[in-house]
Amino acid sequence: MTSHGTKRKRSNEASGSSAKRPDKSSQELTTDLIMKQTKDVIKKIKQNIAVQDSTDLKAYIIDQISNMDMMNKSNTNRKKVTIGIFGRSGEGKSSLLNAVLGERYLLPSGSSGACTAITTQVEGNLSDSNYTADIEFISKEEWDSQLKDLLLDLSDKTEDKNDDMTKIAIEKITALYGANAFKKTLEELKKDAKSAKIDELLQKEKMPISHSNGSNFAKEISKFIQHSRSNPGNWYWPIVKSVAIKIPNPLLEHIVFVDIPGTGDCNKTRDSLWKSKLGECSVVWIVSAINRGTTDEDPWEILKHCVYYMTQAGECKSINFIFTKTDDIDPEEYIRNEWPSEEEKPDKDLKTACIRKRNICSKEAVRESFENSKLKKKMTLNIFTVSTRAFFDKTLCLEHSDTEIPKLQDFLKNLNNSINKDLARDYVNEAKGILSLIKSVQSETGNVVQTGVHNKLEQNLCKALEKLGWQFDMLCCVLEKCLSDGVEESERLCLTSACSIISPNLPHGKGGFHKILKALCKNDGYHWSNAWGIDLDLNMALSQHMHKNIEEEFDSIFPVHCKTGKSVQEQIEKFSIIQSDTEHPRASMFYHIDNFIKREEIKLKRKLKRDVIERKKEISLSITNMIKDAMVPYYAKAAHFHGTGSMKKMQNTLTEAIQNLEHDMFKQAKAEVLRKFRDLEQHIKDALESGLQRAILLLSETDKIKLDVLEDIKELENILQQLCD
Ligand SMILES: Nc1nc2c(ncn2[C@@H]2O[C@H](COP(=O)(O)OP(=O)(O)OP(=O)(O)O)[C@@H](O)[C@H]2O)c(=O)[nH]1
Ligand SMILES: [Mg+2]
Repeated sequence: MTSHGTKRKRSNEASGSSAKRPDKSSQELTTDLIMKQTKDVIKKIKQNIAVQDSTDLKAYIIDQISNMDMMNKSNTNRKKVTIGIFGRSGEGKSSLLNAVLGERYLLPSGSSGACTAITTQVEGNLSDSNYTADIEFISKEEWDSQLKDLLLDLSDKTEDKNDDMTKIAIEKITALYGANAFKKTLEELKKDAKSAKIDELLQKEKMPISHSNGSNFAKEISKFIQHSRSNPGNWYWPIVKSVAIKIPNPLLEHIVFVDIPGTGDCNKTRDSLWKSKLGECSVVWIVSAINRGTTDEDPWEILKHCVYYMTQAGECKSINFIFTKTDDIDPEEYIRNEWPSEEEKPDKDLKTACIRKRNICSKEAVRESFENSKLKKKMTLNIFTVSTRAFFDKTLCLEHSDTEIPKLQDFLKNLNNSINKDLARDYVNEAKGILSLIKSVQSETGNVVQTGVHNKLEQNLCKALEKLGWQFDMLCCVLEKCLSDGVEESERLCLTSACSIISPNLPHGKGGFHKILKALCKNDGYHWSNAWGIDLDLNMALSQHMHKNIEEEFDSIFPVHCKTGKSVQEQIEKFSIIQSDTEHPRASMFYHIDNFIKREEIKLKRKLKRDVIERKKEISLSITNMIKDAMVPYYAKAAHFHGTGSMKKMQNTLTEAIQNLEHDMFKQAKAEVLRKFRDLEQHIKDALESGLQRAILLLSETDKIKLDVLEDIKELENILQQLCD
């Protein structure tokens, strides 16, 4: 108990202080030591090379060593792991992030209508102990035109008036100008005392904020992130485009969090932002308050809504399903409703027992739903039951570990550790490659043998590229086949699918669909209706048969978290111009040549695998984008109808558009996917060919470096062995 108390105290004190680096684990110490040993080897080599004659090879090696120094210092060429936090408004996303980071008041959270209004990115400040933020504003022109539109929405008294739009207009204007400001005219708002400050911020475009104290920082940024219904005025989120925060916290060494405001916001910019952010996430935290009940479909709805953007158009490998507010329980009520009569009731610590029991049941329920869902094939799942309130407030009835915040912190620590291990491995391999190059060109066997080896490598490169081409041909055939099936099904069913959006069976008691359809047309085919709680995406509805038909093959060609035997990533992994690892005896010239080539291959492959992920997102998105591009002129035309009969006219315009386009647009989408796939093939081949040709050329250098590096190579091999253990 004492140690729990001490730990919690440390977390509570963390806000505003920089002295909170946790003790390093033994694994971190090993990684640190390995890096140090390798750096010492490299430093020695650098010093010894400096006194040698100037040659092209010497210049190349010095250049490579300074690249390694850069790689070590800035870590810039490595993409951080992005974790997206999703969930409905008020479920406790911001509170959760604050707790995990040990910064109680970093992000605004609150009841009574106070909530996050802007997608906020939080990453680590690894260079000093300051809290910084970059606030980016929309342009003055953009705001002026938006404000006019907002006032137009408010003054719209016709039947075309859209309730969602009106609500947003009121929220934005009152947030900036205060209560009742939405009743003012444009001229009155311009004369309002608050306009000067708004204009000043808009002129700035970007505003950096920096504080050494966390609490002062939190106070200042809340003006740009928070929405407060109960205290309107002087909240600037309506003119903010993006917020990127950096805080001094070792948990954020390789991790970026994205706190996404209550999913399902109909604001167009915010909507497109969260979808694009979702595509960057390799981990997603789905947050749901435990007292909603485990039968609550909401979190699964959110997932269903997002799964395409997370997988085919994204790179998500795992989900953390997080139940929040576990402290919020009425034990009497819980026992009455949920505790089986035959099970013995605890006579003390009743509340804690109920909380623990509910946590276990909730986890089981989610696990079961997941096991039965399609998601199981696509990603891994972890489940947590957390209480941020009990984490910060030790008078509540939960043990520190019961709050499960420490478990989430461990999740982050493990992620950082495994990335550090990868980085250390890359660094040692890099060093070993440089030494292998020095050793390779020291061969005393003469130019004839050397030339023979290089010719052989050239031949291997040709053969390997040819083989890669065949693999791509095969994958292209597979893709072509399922795309064709998709085209056939789309042509047959697109109109029926579109009807579910254009002329849906309205939920009971819901009217005014014409307003929603108009909003959809104005927004190029997409509309999220807050009032109805539904997501309407006509472009997605039209492309669904293409996506459905290619899903299985696409996932196996571009899997995110597993091997499938025929993925592009595996083809890249298999690619090598080295014939066999064991063919040559250790310490011969060939051994060092192979090591050098291997290092070049590893570097090229690492970069290419990253490129593959980015390009596969583009390939997948191109289907819906092609369809949207074809539909856009018709959306514009339909959006113009108003007055009596406008709904019918909009529906007819969209239906006719689909009938006109159905014989071309799906075929064009298919052609675009195949074109982009072939582009990817060419990109991979070009990168491997030019990178490895350069490596072979380096091996042909006649310059020599007089340095005995054999012992150093052995030392690096031992270090690598330690990393594998
Ligand atoms: N009892 C209890 N309340 C919590 C807990 N976590 C958060 N809350 C409360 O839930 C409310 C909403 O929390 P937020 O963190 O603002 O929720 P959010 O998901 O970020 O909401 P949006 O920003 O609107 O998307 C606040 O009043 C919090 O104090 C918890 O563990 N226990
Ligand atoms: Mg929030």
